[in-house]
Parts: sequence; C-alpha cells; structure tokens
Amino acid sequence: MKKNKKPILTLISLYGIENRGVRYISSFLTRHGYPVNIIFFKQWVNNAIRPPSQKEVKLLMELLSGLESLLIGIGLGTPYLRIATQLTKEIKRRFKAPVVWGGVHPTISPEDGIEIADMVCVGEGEEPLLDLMRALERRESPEGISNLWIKVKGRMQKNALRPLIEDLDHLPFPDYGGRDKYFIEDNRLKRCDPLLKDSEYRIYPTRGCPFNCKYCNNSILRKIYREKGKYYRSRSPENVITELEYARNYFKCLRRIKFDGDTFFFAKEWISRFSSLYKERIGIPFEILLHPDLANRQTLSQLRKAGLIKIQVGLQSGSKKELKEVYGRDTPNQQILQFAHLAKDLGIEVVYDLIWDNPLSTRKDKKEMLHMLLQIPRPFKIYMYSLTHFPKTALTNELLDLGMIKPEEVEGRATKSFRQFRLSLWYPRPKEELFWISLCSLTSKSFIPRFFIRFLSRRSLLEKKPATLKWLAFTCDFLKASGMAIEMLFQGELNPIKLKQYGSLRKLISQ
Ligand code: B12
Ligand code: SF4
Repeated sequence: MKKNKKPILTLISLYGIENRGVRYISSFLTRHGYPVNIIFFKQWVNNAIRPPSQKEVKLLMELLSGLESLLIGIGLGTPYLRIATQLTKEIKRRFKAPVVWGGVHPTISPEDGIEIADMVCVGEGEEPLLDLMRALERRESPEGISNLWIKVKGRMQKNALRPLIEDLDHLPFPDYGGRDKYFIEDNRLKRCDPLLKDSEYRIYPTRGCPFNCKYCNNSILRKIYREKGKYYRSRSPENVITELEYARNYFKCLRRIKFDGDTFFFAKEWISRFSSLYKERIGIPFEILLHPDLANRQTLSQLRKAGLIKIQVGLQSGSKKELKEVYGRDTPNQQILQFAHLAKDLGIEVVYDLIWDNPLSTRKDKKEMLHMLLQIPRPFKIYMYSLTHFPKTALTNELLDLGMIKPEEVEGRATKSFRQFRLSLWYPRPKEELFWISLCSLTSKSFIPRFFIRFLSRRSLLEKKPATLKWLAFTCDFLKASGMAIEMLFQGELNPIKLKQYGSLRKLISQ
C-alpha cells in the first residue's frame, strides 16, 4: 500500500484507541524519518471486552500483508496478554518481519513476552525502537540495544535499561490522524483514526508519579527504574499548551480536556504560568486527577479561574487506618473532608474513586467508608472499581503471600477486567460486599435523604438479603446516569465512543 524508500514500522494497539504509548513512538520515529502505520485493533469497552472474532483476525492479517513492514510492534496491557499471544503466533507463522512487544505488561513482565515475540521492550519505547529500526535497516544485529530483551541464537539476552527521558518537552506530540491509521472493530476494517470523533482530549503532562500506592503500577515501575534518573518528570506549561493547540486541529468536536497524568502535581510557579496561559489560549473546561494530599486553596482557585470544572480524587477506602495502610494511601479522612468543602466552595465538581472486592477489607472498613461518604458535602460522584489483581503490584504480592488469592486469579492468567473493572452491581460477589456497595452508591444521589441511608444501614435483614437494596441502588444509578447522559448531550459531549464504552444498562456503573 505504501511506497516509501525508508523501511516501515507497523504498530498494533490492542484494545486501546487512545493508546498514547504507540502514538508517542509513532511521532518520534516519524520525526527521525521512518514511516509508521498504527493499527488500532479493537476498542476497549467497559466491562464487556470480548476476544477478537476470526474475521477480525483475518482482517488484521490481510492488512499486515499489504503493509510491507520491516518491524511489527504490539502494545499491550496485562488484560490482553492472551490475545497478544494468539495474534503474535499467527503473525510469526505468516510473516518474516520480527515482532516486538512493548507497553505496560511487557515492561512489568518481559518474561511473558520473550517466549512468544522476537523482542520485548521494557519501559519507554521511543529511543529503543529508533535504535532497533536503524539496526534492522542496516541489517545489523539488534543485540546490545538497551531496554530490549532479545532472543539471539536460542539464548535470551536481557539488556540494561537506559536512563528515563528527562526532557519531556523535547518529545514530539502524540500522532493523530493521517492516512496511516487503521481501525479494526465489529468485523470491519476502516482506514481512519477512530479517536478523532471524541469530544474529550486526554493529555499527559507528566511521566511517573510522586506517590507509591501499593495497588498501582507505579509501585513496580519505581523499582524497575531505580537509579535510572528522576522518576517523576513534568513538561513545561508552554509545551502542554502548545500540544492542546495542536490537538484542537485534529479533534473537531473538542469540548473537554482531561489531564490524565498519574496525578496533577506541580510547583506553584508552574500552576500560575499554566493557569494564565490556559485561560488565554485554550479556555475549554478541563478536569484533573488529584491526590488528596495535594489540594490547597490557592492552587485550586487559580485552576478554577483557568477553567477547572472537575477533580477526580482517589479516596479508595474510608476506613480510619487499616485499609489505608493496605493501599498505601494514608490521607486522614478529616483532610479529605476539608478538601471536599474547599472544592464545593470553589464550585468544582468532585468524583471520588473507591476500590471494592478487596479480600483484606473488613466489615468495619466498609462501615467506616459509608460513614465517611455520608459526611461529604453533596453533590458529588463516585467511581467504584473492583480490585483487579494486576501482576507484581505490592498489593497483589501481599495477597498472594497471605494465600488470599491464587496465582490464577492474577490478571494476565485471569481476565476479570474484561467483565468487571469499573464496578457494576450485577457482577457476582458476597452479599455483605453487595450490601455496603449499594449503600455507598446511594450516598452520591442527592435525591435520597441521608437519614434514610443510615436507617437502611442498620437493617440486618437487608445485609443478609441485599437484593432489594441492590435494585434500589441500580434504579438510582440509572436515574443519575440518565441525567448525566442528557447533560452530556446538551453539552455536545455524548459521542459514539462514549456510548460504546459505557452505554450498556446491564453493565451500568455506579456514579
Ligand atoms: C491514561 C490511562 C488510561 C486512559 C488512556 C490509555 C492510554 N494507553 O493512553 C484510558 C482511560 C483509556 C485507560 C484505559 C485502560 N486502562 Co489505563 N491507564 C492510564 C494511565 C494513568 C496512563 C497511561 C499513559 O498514557 N501513559 C503514558 C505513556 C506515554 O506511557 P506508556 O503507555 O507506558 O507507553 C510507553 C512504554 O510503555 C512504551 N510502549 C508503549 N506501547 C508500546 C508498544 C511497543 C511496540 C513498544 C516497543 C513500546 C511501547 O513506550 C511508550 C512511550 O515511552 C496508566 C497508569 C500508568 N502510569 O501507566 C493506567 C494504566 C495503564 N491502565 C490500566 C488499565 C487496567 C486500563 C484498562 C484495562 C482498564 C479497563 N479495563 O477498563 C483500560 C484498557 C485500555 C488499554 N487497552 O490499554 C493499568 C494497566 C495495568 C496493567 N498491568 O496492564 C494502569 C497501569 C493503571 C494501574 N492500574 O496501575 N487508561
Ligand atoms: S497517586 Fe495515583 S498514580 Fe500515583 S501511585 Fe497513587 S494510585 Fe498510582
């Protein structure tokens, strides 16, 4: 299909049309003169991920046979390990081009990939892939390229990691649009960049995180990158604003910006500069992810004036002590409440993230969670997550050591996140858990009086038989979700991507 003197790199993103990792690599390689195709192989759908159909696999193979790639890269997170394995075997059976894996899962568990792919890239992929393309172009051996695990003559070579990229401003912006993007979904192949229909743009102003929560990928990455440079890095405000201007040229229905770095953490001077630039040059409503320890009046007021409308904050557990230690998040409840009042004063909407289905969580923890939520000023939203045991996080290791989960329950071998990641009330779980989830879910519904929730929480019969309560919580979720959908429709934010990702009644998530 493409006629070009320079050899071609083809990247496949599994179930992630957003996938910034591959989009960054693509722009970086393009900057250095290599043409890159990106194939978005299926879209991620909340709690309803299905393996690809035979037709979709066939479409992928036919497409690859026309692209004449020198190298094929596959980007994947842990849930897609089995799918990546199946596709890689098929690609290797049909094509001569070597296959390299990269992304979150190959970074934390390269050993899973090297058995299947020819090479695995650990960590940041921009420079290793450039070195690899150059070596392959010159027909040189890729042995010795840092960050790569390579099979050489049947023996495995694990090369050291290069230092982390320090100057993020130096990187080109992620790659969008163009004729070299393909999308395979619903048994069809389209030549397009499917993300451009989105009304929300996610930007990543940092890499790494200053915190180290035990259930998060950062708890592993910090160890992998030990002594490889500053782990938490940020871009300049100017660079972030210029990316947003660049994105505006591609995302024609843009209504909202989401700062999607691990957590919004910057020095005071950064915030001031950013706020004035954002107001002047962008002016689109934006939202951030924030660790509760970082909230203060001055910062939030400045951001509010610049256009901040929503903060997503990790509450995770409302228990006073024990469960906070389990998660490695020890912000006292009092501090969270102060933050909640501050956000309300400033007119900023808050969403609290909560984690459920943790075998270490006791009845007391759940009761304290409810108590905490009942004190938070309304209105607010809740995003509930079902704990997924991602490999090698500190929490997963702890649960394995305690014998509370089995190795086959660890994601990668398991695929629980296909059916349950954001929490839905219909997923099977113990009655006690369902009882407390349903009660907590009611706390964010301003139309349900708090005294009524307290009253329900004291009904021991409901705790033993929570089905009625579940229906009440589900009906309230439905009403709230319908209200949100109508609001989004009027604001021009309801689009086919959001509908596909979240629009299933049966999988309805708690808000
Ligand atoms: C923003 C975000 C999202 C966004 C956007 C995703 C995106 N990929 O852009 C949305 C909301 C869509 C999302 C969805 C999901 N996410 Co998410 N997400 C994140 C977050 C916070 C940042 C990811 C990011 O943009 N990083 C910045 C880029 C530049 O870094 P990178 O992706 O690692 O890419 C670099 C390298 O890995 C490498 N690389 C990447 N791809 C490739 C490919 C090749 C061939 C090579 C050689 C190298 C390479 O080079 C890149 C550039 O240096 C991370 C947390 C984190 N710290 O990673 C969680 C995280 C990645 N998400 C996670 C999960 C579980 C999901 C979901 C599965 C949840 C679900 N079931 O609904 C979905 C799956 C989507 C998918 N297919 O990946 C987990 C993954 C855990 C794991 N072990 O796999 C993480 C780590 C959070 C956590 N729990 O700790 N996510
Ligand atoms: S603050 Fe968020 S991104 Fe940072 S380590 Fe904790 S959970 Fe992970």
